[in-house]
Amino acid sequence: MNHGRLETIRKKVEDGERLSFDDGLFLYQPSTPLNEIGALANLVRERKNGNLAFYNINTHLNPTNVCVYRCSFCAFRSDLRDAKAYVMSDEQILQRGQEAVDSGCTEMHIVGGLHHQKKYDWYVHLIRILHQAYPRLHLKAWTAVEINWFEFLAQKSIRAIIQDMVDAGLGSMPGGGAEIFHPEVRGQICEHKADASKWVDVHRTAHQMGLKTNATMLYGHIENEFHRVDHLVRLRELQDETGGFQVFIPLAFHPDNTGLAHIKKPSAIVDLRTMAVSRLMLDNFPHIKAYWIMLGIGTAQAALAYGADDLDGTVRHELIYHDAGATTPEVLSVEEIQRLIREAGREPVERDTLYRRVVRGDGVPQGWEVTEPILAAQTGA
Ligand code: V47
Repeated sequence: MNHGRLETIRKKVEDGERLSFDDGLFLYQPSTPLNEIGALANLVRERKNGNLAFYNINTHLNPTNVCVYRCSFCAFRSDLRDAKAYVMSDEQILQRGQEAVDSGCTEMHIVGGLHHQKKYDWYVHLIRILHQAYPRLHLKAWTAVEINWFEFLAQKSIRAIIQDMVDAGLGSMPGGGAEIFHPEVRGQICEHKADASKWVDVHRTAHQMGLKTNATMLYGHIENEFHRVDHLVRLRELQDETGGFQVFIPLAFHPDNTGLAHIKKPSAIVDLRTMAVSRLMLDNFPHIKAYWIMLGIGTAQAALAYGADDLDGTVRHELIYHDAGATTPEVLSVEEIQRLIREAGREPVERDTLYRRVVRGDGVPQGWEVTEPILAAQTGA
């Protein structure tokens, strides 16, 4: 281990100076002590978000699993004629909306397969019916890969598609589909879908239109440290330009039932290092999320001391990771999520999708209001 190098990095972090690509590679080396970089990431985490740890009450909706793409890491997708193929009806979709509202959800996270027999209008329609029936439920929907598919279906521009979706009730966009941007990896795990520049274009356009979006990175498969740092630096550059990202979510690969089933899932050490490096490299992202579904509850809890300030939510009806072998529960109760956060020495704060504090009245699940933006979270850089 090069102590001088670590000291230089420590000084940069303490002075709020940006880390370089090579710093990122150095932090990723197993010989760079995890506890040291964890402490540095924690410094940044507390500078930006104090002692707060965020969660929300949310649910997932995957309207279909039929997908034209065959990404090798995905266990969720299905061919049209597979026994597990499904497409949800309007009634089923609306029933999910009702269930979400009845259980106090503030957000529905909607992503799915790209069904070759479904027209563009179907995707707009399901946003519209949900929004009309449940106007207070924030619809965080469609990854950049889906928007790119809609471009093909509708023969419209990214901007026109996002505008159609916003008019129908879209509130923000999730960070999926980013995987690993570098073409050396992307060409092997998802060669036909939107490439890095398309993903970035969709998010840039959304930000220019005033929408907030999230960003992810799928790690722990065939990529190496160079590809991960490259991914983080590309996201940091777009954030410098637009400021539209709210949160970065490192997604730990789950191999079961995928085309990469021979690969072992990343260890807790790799998970925590990735969390810390992400916090340190993404100096312009307000939040880093430890998605408990993927990490497991114990690692997600530990991640709150390694740069993460958000656990995602209570999460109902998650399919993508559970199909890929995630053994985490289907849903966490609010009491449980708050207990996990308190046990980690942090103060739990319920947020909405846009990181505003949610205040709940007594008793009724629908009795919630949002207050002003959470100041600590809005400091950005
Ligand atoms: O893009 C698919 C990943 C992503 C596997 O924005 C897998 O708040 C691990 O992006 N093992 C979709 N990962 C999910 C996603 C997400 C999740 C939570 C919160 C937010 C947010 C976004 O899931 C895909 C892909 O990278 N994925 N299969 C797998 N076997």
